[in-house]
Amino acid sequence: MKNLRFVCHEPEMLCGIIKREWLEDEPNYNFLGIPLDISSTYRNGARYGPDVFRRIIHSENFECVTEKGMDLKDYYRIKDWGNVGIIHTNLRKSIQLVSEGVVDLILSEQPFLAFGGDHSITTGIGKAFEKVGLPIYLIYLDAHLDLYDEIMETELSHACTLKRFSEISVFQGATVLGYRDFTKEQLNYAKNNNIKVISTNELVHQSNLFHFGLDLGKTISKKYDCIHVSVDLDVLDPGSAPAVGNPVAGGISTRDLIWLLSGIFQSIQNTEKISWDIVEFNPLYDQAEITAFAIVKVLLESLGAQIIK
Ligand SMILES: [Mn+2]
Repeated sequence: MKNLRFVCHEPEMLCGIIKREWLEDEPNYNFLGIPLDISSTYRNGARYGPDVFRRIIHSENFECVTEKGMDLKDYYRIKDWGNVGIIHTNLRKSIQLVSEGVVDLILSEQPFLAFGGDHSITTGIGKAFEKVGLPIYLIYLDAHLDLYDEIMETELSHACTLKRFSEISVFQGATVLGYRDFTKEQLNYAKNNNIKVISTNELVHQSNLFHFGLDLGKTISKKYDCIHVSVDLDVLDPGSAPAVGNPVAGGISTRDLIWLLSGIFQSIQNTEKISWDIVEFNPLYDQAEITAFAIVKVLLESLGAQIIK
């Protein structure tokens, strides 16, 4: 084989800022995959989200300098903890496993990003905050209100997540951004339970979504120390993110989401504790990997906005 030249090297995940192996005290950020999609009511497949996402960022297609000129390599050493060992025949037990894993991330005192999975993973995250006893405010980007009490005979469904989260003892309140598929009963529940709702229509009529996110984040972080941001990718228009469990047409663009999240993260970066999740990425429906590339861009700019200067 002396004439055959191999090029066989392992490209790094996101310019090397996400790795499985770091020296003990090196990581300053945590990443956890949660391949749970048992309760998906329409399109199953979000369980493949974390591993497909790792493959997408395991390429040399990306630079890690944000549009504002921040080189993420100078700031981030993100530890990839792998995936929670989901039991795909038992939703209740799986959500319990999620919450047990996330407790460790909360106690580590570093920010974390949990990658779904469908939206039911956020119920597990809420239960983790409850276990630790940390009061938590939720910023919830979603085309749906996820306020069903139960659906398809389960109250732990991805369509019940905000309802379950609002019932945990440490719940401080929530703001939903970008909803456009809902029932009147859900809107009433939101009104009576400290859940502020801002529709897609209200968002797209803002003149500057970065400043809108900045103002929103400032107001929230004045009152609350620990904030979790939950990003259901169906907040995006299906043209920008076709690969989601329950698409709803007429959503915001990838550019809108980048500026909205950049504003939010920039204004909450000094709060005591920030965490977030990205959910509902279903790679089985990702024509031309449109959704995956949207996630990468949103991730890079969101990390840039979280840098404390
Ligand atoms: Mn959702």
